Amino acid sequence: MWDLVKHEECETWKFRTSRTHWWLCQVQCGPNIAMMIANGLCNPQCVRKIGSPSPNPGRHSHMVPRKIIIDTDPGQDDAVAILLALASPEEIELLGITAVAGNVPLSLTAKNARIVCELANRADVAVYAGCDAPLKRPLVTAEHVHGKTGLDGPVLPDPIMPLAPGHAVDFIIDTLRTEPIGTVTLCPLGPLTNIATVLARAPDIAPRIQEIVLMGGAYFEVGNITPTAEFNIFVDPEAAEVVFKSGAPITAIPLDVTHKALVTKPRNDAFRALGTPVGVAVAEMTDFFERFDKEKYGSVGAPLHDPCVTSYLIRPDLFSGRHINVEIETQSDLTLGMTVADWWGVSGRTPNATFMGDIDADGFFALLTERLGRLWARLCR
Ligand SMILES: [Ca+2]
Repeated sequence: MWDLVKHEECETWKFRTSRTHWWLCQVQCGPNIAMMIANGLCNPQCVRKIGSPSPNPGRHSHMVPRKIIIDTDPGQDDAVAILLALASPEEIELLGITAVAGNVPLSLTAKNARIVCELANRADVAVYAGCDAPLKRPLVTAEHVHGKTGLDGPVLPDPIMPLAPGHAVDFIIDTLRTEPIGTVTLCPLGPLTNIATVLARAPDIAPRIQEIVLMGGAYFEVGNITPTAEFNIFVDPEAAEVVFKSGAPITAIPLDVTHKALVTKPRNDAFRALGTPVGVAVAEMTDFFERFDKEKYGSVGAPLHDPCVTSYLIRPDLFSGRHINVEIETQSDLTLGMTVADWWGVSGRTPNATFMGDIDADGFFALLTERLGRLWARLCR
């Protein structure tokens, strides 16, 4: 039996099964979702689990690990996002990591991704180097936030594992053509150059993507690298435009969410108290990372942007948002890279992304700490 309820706040429909799992129906299915599912007519991509009163949340026996590719520009917060994925094999099957230029140049992001894999004792993960500059613009980097190496904070050894042969874009295309349609999720954590290049070079790819879950953009928080733009979108706005117009299912986790995921001192102490190489390294990364935001925003700690993406894959119930239209400003010098998010539904434009607006920050940090602690257990086996 389905129990259908309209959620007044966000104007979407929820229903729950006899197992008391709550689900969110995207607007295109409307109140007919129960009937559609009962008759096998509903596209599973239209249905998102947004909550579970399970006593053991996130560890459902029926869960099949979700195949993902992480596209990244590490970045301390990228590093934590990767570690969370590696610590969560029940929910996430990491097919590979693709590096892109962003926080620091490509040579460093490709190196940092491998440093992180080796920190987790996972030198077997395939790490590919991708695009070294945005589609149409010179690269803008963020050493002022992340330090000269991009991973400033802990002292970590240079990687021994080599880069995987071939270009990141070819790896993404080949993987999406090889795996069954709708079974691979892309997780961009940096500028969208690699993903846009994939979509432009291989038009058959967009319908094969299960979902693009990305960190980027802002609505209520407006911007961080400029008054009106978030860094990842600003660095390559033309690439972001390609992605948001691709037709692939998109979930965007903007600054509106990540600026609520602050690494306060107690939360950072919890990482350090794990007493493991991973826990201590993460604490030292966020120690370094947070000085910038503390000075800039006067906040109690750094926003942990990118782990929100991998956390969403594990516990979507920690997040809430709206399925809305999002367009990218590519023309104006004043507002370049702005995500024009129609949060209030005033434009009449067709929704193209689920734009998150809130996070259960305590739940997020509890998940993160518990999972990072597992990496030590894996090392010990
Ligand atoms: Ca990043």
